Amino acid sequence: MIQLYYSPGTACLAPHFLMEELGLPYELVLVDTSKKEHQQPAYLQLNPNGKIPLLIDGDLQLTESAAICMYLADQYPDSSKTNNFSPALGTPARAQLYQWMMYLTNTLQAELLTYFYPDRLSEDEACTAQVKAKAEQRVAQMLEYVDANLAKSKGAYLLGTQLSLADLFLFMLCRWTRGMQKPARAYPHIGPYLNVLLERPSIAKAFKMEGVEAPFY
Ligand SMILES: N[C@@H](CCC(=O)N[C@@H](CS)C(=O)NCC(=O)O)C(=O)O
Repeated sequence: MIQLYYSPGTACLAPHFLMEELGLPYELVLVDTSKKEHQQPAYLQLNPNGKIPLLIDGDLQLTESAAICMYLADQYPDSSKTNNFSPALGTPARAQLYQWMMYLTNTLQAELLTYFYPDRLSEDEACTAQVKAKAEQRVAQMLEYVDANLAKSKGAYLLGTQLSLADLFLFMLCRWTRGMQKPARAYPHIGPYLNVLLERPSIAKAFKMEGVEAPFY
């Protein structure tokens, strides 16, 4: 059975939402970061980077939240065919999915990591505070961009009328902004978009399983 190594509310969320959407059987394995289990030999043997999440599917050991989502959507397409979380190869929709996933991972998610871990960039306290503040400003610019794109989308989602794994990934990243001066929920198009996504049983169930409580974003 597929195993997802998780720590509540972290980068495991997007793969977790997706496994629920796809109706896959899976087991959640808690990595207790308060006990630094992610830095202990048993976990490092599975994921030498010591990061969460990790997916195990048979002989495959896969890290990187976005890669896990893209793998799952290709490997286990929605059997009910009510959703196509990853549009067909070679189509414009697939190209747009790539564009969004690259933007979300190497731009928005990367900046969020700077916001949460500014001490990794400087040991000087004043400098760390400045790095964090700048990261928050840059995240705000990125959320403006996302908001503008949702405004001109021809449907409720990033790819238009088609819900995709990029939406599940964006939902996770928006959650992480909830402590910012202008969180994602405060943007005119992102706010209602998050409200719609939260109504999906997959999202509510994943939060419940991980023990994550409201406010969700
Ligand atoms: N790019 C990675 C980031 C993984 C990551 O940084 N995970 C965090 C939790 S959200 C983590 O493991 N933090 C523990 C640490 O960095 O020591 C992904 O998306 O999977």
